[in-house]
Amino acid sequence: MQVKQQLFRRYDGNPILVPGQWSHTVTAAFNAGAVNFEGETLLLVRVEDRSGISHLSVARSSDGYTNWRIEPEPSFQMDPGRYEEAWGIEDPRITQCGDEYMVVYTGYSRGGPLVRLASTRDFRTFERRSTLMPPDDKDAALFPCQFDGRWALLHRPSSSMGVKGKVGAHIWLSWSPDLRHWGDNTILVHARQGGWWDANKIGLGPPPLLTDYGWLILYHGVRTTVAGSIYRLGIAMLDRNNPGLILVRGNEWVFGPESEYERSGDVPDVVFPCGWILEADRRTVRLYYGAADTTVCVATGDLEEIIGYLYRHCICGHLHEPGECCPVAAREYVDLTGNC
Ligand code: BMA
Repeated sequence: MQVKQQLFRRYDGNPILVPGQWSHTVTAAFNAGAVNFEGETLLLVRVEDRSGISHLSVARSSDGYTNWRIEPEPSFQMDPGRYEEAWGIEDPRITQCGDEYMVVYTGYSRGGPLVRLASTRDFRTFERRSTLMPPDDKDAALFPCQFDGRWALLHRPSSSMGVKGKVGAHIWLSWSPDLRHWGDNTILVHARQGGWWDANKIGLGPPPLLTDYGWLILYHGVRTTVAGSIYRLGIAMLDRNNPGLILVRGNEWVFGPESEYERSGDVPDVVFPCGWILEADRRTVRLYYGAADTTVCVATGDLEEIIGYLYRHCICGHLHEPGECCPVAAREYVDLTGNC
């Protein structure tokens, strides 16, 4: 399928990182966190080898597209002695806080996926901080600043009742004074129901991006079909001072599996971004995403265009001007009982 309107345009040289570029045997390199570091683009790539277990590996490039230099050794490995990481570490989202980089990642624990935090200043040594959310929880990222002295985390809890039980898997917002104690948990972005592209199960992509209009978030929606799941991406804007308020939410997905490298691989029909970088022009966004759970790809978008599109395609069906707050977007109805 050829999509007519492309807010995110694929780089012609995709995929930019493939398993064969690693010096040891790697079966998949995907779902990378991204950050500007020491004047270069640094990706923290989820790497899977023949054990089936993932670790994280640093790759650097001066232009963010080509000539990637991959660290010969894994940069951040699971701690096999820890219940929380017994089966690997996955899907890092990096948030810069001063000269520290907060890496929120999925720990594949014996009890299911959970949310872990590590910090680093150099991407060579990583300090494990704590488990932020118990199982089942993933797709989490920190905001880069505090709000009235509290840290904020977006994350996606789910339960075994999950999709089949019609409870749905939604994006939640939680707060902490110290990055250790978390509370004030509120559901923020609801998965819709029925036939929508983002029905039943959604999850945050990269960390929230601060724009002139608020925090832009990109999230995936999982469409379940008889042939498997399709992971596509949509956008929403959160209030700058109160990220618990959705200002607008896009009605349709804006990026989905289309290219051959997204449609076939270990898990077909998946685009899964964990990082994006706003260039110095403050307009160009480079979106780094895992393609089909196999390779790392990049697409670029224009921030003004993305925001303009979002305000014209809100979930409420009405046109908004950038800066407006939609009274409907935050209240998309979720029926927790499954009764309509
Ligand atoms: C999600 C995560 C991702 C993965 C995606 C598609 O649940 O586990 O790591 O890319 O599924 O398989």
